[in-house]
Order: sequence, then structure tokens, then C-alpha cells
Amino acid sequence: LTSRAPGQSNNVIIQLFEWNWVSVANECKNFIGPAGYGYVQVSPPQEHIQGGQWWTDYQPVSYTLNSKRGNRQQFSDMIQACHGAGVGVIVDTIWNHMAGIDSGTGVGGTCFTHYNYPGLYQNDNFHHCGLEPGDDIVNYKNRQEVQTCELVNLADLATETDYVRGKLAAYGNDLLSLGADGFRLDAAKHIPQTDIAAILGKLTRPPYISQEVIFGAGEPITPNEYTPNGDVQEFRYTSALKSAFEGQGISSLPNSLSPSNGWVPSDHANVFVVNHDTERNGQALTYKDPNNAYTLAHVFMLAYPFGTPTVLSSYQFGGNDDGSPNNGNGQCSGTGGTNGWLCQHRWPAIAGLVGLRNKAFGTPVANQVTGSSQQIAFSRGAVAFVAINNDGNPWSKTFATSLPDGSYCDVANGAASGSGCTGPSYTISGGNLNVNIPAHSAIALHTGAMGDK
Ligand code: AAO
Repeated sequence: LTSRAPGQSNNVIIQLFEWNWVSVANECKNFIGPAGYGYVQVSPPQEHIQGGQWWTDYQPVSYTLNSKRGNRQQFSDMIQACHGAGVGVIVDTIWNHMAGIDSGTGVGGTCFTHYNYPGLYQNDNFHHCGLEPGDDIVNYKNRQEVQTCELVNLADLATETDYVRGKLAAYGNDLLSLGADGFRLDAAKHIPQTDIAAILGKLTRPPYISQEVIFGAGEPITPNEYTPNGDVQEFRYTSALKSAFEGQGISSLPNSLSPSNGWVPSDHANVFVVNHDTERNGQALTYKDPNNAYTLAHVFMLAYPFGTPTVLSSYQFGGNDDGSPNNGNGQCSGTGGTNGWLCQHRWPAIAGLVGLRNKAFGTPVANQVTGSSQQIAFSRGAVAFVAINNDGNPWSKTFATSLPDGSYCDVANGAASGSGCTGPSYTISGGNLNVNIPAHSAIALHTGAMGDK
């Protein structure tokens, strides 16, 4: 395996939402590996309920690796192809629950009812909390209810029992046997931290772990509780980016990231501008936002050192339930997507900043300056410099950068190519950059992308 551990250089994750296995394999080879990303996070691979909505994937009916995204052989081939390109594979893994519908047949032919999955689970392998009518979670301020009642009617596994833990670990071990590098643990808040620890303890080797525990004000279950198991997704980062870029101002973002903020600490936080849920619920910046804010937020996330970043790569949608185009056959071309796919991971500012992040790994933030509340610039050691202007006015200034003198490609708007740049280039003289940054744009320079254009 050639991928890197999170906490090391080249650790940026791409969430390839709804991409089928064959298309993930191709994109790992064609773009993701060469661009310097560390991991792809793929959709849940286990058998699930039928239907055209994207969220059928989140209702498991067996642990057979047969889903809308492909079969076991394709899944295995994908991991090998990504590894061959130096990219690790993180699997969206559902340990909390099975299906939410009363009965049906899974995409692989498994017949099931809500509390009966033949040869796998039966009625007494599930919680029947008795705390709410219908046993569905209503009150997130009650720990017992959140962890023993049902999340949107999804049959809730009794993860305190050895039998269930054994089945979940066997599923995890099967994924590991095919080479999986990490798990994104779906709905981790709904499983006690110690139950997750017990299941992880049964694995044949330790994968990278990112737990989905959404912070909720006043809720007794907190993201920080889960750090003993691995990384935790920090949704306050997502909200902070949204409110900053939408009006509160980006100049104070570094303050909100200070270790005293109560968030999951940087070395345990998995952060993102948006994920597949917040892309649909109004709680994050999305590709639909005006004034380039979505792209500029990615520039900030990738340039400023905090947590392990995930870039969502998704598709255009009208209705919130819409599944992906082309039967999940992800398609990119050049610097973007085609046929409804967005391929955010190829956008020049995002791919360019991944290169900058890798180059600047381990270097401190320096030369931090602000202009208006919507302007911030900083360098990373003596290797990189970024200025973000989220203001409606240009930002004209001479910036101290600590960069060696020379000509640099602006990787927020192009890339190095041969001895030149595909986009703008800037000259550093005496360590300074004298520049007029247009409204709603960014400039990013680093020593790995110099040019003379
Ligand atoms: C579908 C249908 C349902 C049907 C069900 C069963 O839509 O009507 O009942 O099937 O037949 C996905 C879809 C669901 C889908 C499900 C199964 O999103 O629509 O249901 O597949 O097919 C909670 C959980 C969190 C979860 C989130 C959606 O804690 O784990 O709800 N996310 C994951 C996945 C998600 C997936 C599942 C789990 C299930 O990422 O895609 O569902 O596998 C508060 C709480 C949070 C809570 C939210 C939403 O959050 O704190 O824990 O998340 O509420 O209920 C501020 C607040 C914050 C608040 C948030 C609300 O940020 O600070 O506290 O606002 O937006």
C-alpha cells in the first residue's frame, strides 16, 4: 500500500459520492493519484434496498458486497487500481442499523423484513427502545433515546451484544481483506463510543476511522467523546465556513479554529466545506452558491492547517432524493465534470490547493494579514502564500510572503505546465508580492509550481 496515513502529507480525502466502482478505479488512475490526493471515500458497498433515491445505500439488508455501485469483484479491483495509483480507499460503513422499510428484496436478491435478515439478524438482535411511539428518535437531548431508539425508523442494531459485534467486525474484516484503508462510520453518534471501540478491537488491523457525530447544541452526546476511536467529523467547521463566507467575515476564521474552541482537536478532526447531507439541508456552502464562495471556502480549508480535509465530489441535483446520473458512472473531463457530474476534485482551485497543501505540509502559518473582514492572506513557512478576497471590492496590497524571489504560477487559477503556467503568474521580489486581487477571488503560490510565463 502506497497511500499515506492522515496526519502526514498527501492526506486529502475525496468523497466520491455515488460513484460506481469501475468509475472510481478509472478516476484514481487518470487524475486522483497524479494530483496528489491521499484517499477516496466511497459510498456504502453492502447490499441495500432497491429504489432510485441515493439514500437506498444507507439501508443495509446483508453484508454481501453487491450494491448499485457494483459487485465484489469490481469493488476489489477498484481498491487495487487506487492503490496502484497511490490512493487509499475509505469505505462508508454502516454499523448502526439495517433497513427502515417494513420488508422487501435487496438489490442482490436478499428477502428481508424490518427485524429479520435471514442467516444474519433476527428480532432480538435489535433495540426496541419503548421510549417513543414507533420507537423513533425524537429527543436528541436523551442519550439513551439517541442510542437505543431508531434513527428515521432504521432497525437499530443491539451493538452491546457479542453476536452483533461479531457480525459487524466480520463485515469490517471482509472489507479489510480486500485492502480497504479506512472506514467512515455512519451514524456513529447512535452507537455508544465503547461499543465502537469493542468492534474495532475485533478487526484484523487498524484502519483509518472517521466517525460521523454531528455536534448539536445542548446534546449530551458530543463529538469529542469519540476521539479515543479515531477521527471525528467536525460539523462546526462546516457551519463556521458557511457563516464566515456568507457575511460574518473570513478574517476571523483562524481565531475560531483555536484549540480553546471546544471543537474536536485538529489532530482528530475530519473537516469539509460540505458533505452529502449538508449539500441538501441548507447547512453548508454548496456548488449552487453565488460569488465563488464555495470555491474560496475550499481554498481556505486546504491552505490553512486544521484537521484532515475531505473534498466532496458530487453531481447536480434538483430534488433532494435524486440519485446520481449515468447509473453512478462518474464522468469528468479536463478541469470539471460532464453529464451532470461536478467533479469538484478537478476544479483548478481545489486540485491546485491540494498540491499547495502537500508542499506546505508541516510548515507554520506566518505573515497573516487581513484587509476588510472578508479578506485574509497568510504564508506557510517559506514555501507557500495564499490570499483570499471574499469581498465585493478588489484588494490591493504589497504582501510579505517569505517566498524565495522568482516567478510563480497562481495555482488557484491555473497550474504549472512545462516551464510556464496555464493561468496567471506572479513575481515575488524581495519576498514581497505587489498585487491587486479582484473581488471574490484568490491567489495561491508555492515553490512546487514556479514558472516564467
Ligand atoms: C430515508 C427516508 C426517511 C425514512 C427512512 C427509512 O428519507 O423518511 O424514514 O429512509 O425508510 C440517509 C438519508 C435519509 C434516509 C436514510 C436511509 O439522509 O433521508 O432516510 O439515508 O435511507 C442524524 C444522524 C446522522 C444522519 C443524519 C441524516 O445523527 O447520523 O441524521 N446522517 C447519516 C448519513 C445520512 C443517512 C444516515 C445517517 C442513515 O450521512 O445520509 O441518511 O444511514 C441534529 C442532530 C443530528 C441529526 C440531525 C438530523 O443535527 O444533532 O445528529 O443527524 O439533527 O436529524 C444543526 C444542529 C444539529 C442538527 C442539525 C440538523 O447543525 O446543530 O444538532 O442542525 O440538520
